[in-house]
Amino acid sequence: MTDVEVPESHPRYESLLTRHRIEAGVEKGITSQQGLIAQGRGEAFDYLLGERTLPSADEAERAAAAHLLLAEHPVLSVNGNVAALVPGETVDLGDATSAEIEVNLFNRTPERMEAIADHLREHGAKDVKGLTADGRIPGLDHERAKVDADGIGAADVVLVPLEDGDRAEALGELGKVEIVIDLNPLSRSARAADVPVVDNVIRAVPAITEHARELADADRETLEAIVDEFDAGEALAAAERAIREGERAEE
Ligand code: PTJ
Repeated sequence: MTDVEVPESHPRYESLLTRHRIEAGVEKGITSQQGLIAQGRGEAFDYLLGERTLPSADEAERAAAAHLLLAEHPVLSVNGNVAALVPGETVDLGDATSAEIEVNLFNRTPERMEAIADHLREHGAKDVKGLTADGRIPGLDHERAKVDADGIGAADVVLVPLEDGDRAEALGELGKVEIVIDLNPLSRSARAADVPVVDNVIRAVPAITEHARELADADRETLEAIVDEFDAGEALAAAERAIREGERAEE
């Protein structure tokens, strides 16, 4: 996948690069056409957030890292947008937290499942789950419910970036700790999460990896304290304030 040339001096450089990645993802059969619409919605929120990681999002990223490090069986769920935007970064996060990677799609087709798994392998993933699909998330219609029994099915902590609300709620009801990355602090997914990370997946995934690397030698008590101190409601409220009241509202 090549990045179309965008001059780095362009004021919307990152946003344009992101668009090209999503476009290339669609061309490669990785990203769904609905993924383009989802990206547009995300961009609007990112613009209102000042296209930066809020201090409250950084705290959420640290709490997400602590949860992943404490987990017995952490899994990173990957959809078509995540595969197009942060394939290598997702593999890095898996390495830093010993988490498995599982493809789990809203618009599931065998072709897209294979294309995404291949793409992740091209970016260094050794084992990609999701293709066996011998487990089910109760309370969801057929395609979206499919998971690997020994992947998301057995996970105690799941990272679900850019999730749709129904599946986020259903995963939460299974008692799994759910970390959601979503630029919309009002979305049902963000509200269903134990740790809502209101940040662009492009910034959030490397930031969680960085925190995980910093915390690699921390003891359980330290990690548990980070998890306990994190307040999901406050993080959502801070993001909403930043959007409603303008760029410096949170600082
Ligand atoms: O690949 P599939 O088939 O699993 O489909 C994936 C999409 C994303 C198309 C599907 O899950 C979907 O339709 O999602 P929604 O309901 O449009 O929700 C996407 C959410 O992600 C919205 O709240 C967006 O604001 C948010 N979002 C979009 N782009 C980003 C984002 N959040 C973080 N980073 C982004 N780059």
